[in-house]
Amino acid sequence: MTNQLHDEVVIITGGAAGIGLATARICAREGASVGVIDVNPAKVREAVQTLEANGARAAGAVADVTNAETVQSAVAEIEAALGPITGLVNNAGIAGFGAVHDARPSDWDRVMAVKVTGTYLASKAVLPGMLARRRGAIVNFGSVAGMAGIPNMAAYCAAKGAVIGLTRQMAADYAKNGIRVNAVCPGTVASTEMGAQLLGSDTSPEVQARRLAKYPIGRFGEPQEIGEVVAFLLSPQAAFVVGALYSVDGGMTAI
Ligand code: NAI
Ligand code: 1HS
Repeated sequence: MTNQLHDEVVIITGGAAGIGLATARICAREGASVGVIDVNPAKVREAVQTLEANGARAAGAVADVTNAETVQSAVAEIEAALGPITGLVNNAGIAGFGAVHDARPSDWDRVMAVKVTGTYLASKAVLPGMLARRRGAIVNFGSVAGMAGIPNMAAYCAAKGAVIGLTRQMAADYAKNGIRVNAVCPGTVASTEMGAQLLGSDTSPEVQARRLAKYPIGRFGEPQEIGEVVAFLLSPQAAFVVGALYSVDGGMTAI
């Protein structure tokens, strides 16, 4: 792709690190103005500096996506700096480990809140503007964990399944208003904080080998390999892509 996002102002939640930051850099490379919303203030500052140092138009706002008021004001802050929002990437998420019988209720609630309620609240904050302009693209973050049962990740799998359901629901509501909603479903990306938590959650050689063996490509993914697909889904090249779940998983869910 070249300059496919030159008319876009894209907000990325959880955009200060990991896959979100890689996605922010790719969107900027494609000409988008990029707004980073993240709960970590130091990382937000650093991300915006890095994006600007590479020539991007960028702005940051600190918010926890589970808090309706702070999400609303973060979106307003970014809109004031960069202009009307045309794209939203609901990337923010946290890992959670445990099976149903031993997962702590507080962990369950937090995983669901960040991923499911966060996707709802950030979308709710940008949608009135998108509806008024009849223009927008939203990319939600599912996972292979929304498609297959991953041992010891009850809340995480449930949250990703909910995001997939919400993606299709939103696509049905908003396509007629010029707003496309899609999801990416990445396989394991080991190099991020969450990837490290996942691989660190069970370091026994058998489990590690079994995890990798699920990937026909023979390796885990890289953050930018997810970001490239997100940028495509945000772009006019994806004009007829609505309510789709894009597996970006090295074949994990194909077998
Ligand atoms: P990460 O942990 O490296 O980065 C997540 C970012 O989200 C951090 O900057 C963090 O501060 C931010 N964040 C967390 N909670 C937040 C909140 N309440 N409000 C605002 N920001 C918040 O994670 P990673 O690996 O980059 O994952 C990004 C997305 O990709 C997540 O939705 C994750 O579930 C999904 N994913 C990750 C995979 C992996 O193997 N790393 C595989 C499949 C999906
Ligand atoms: C954390 C991320 O969404 C991936 S869950 C997939 C775990 S596995 O395929 O590596 O066992």
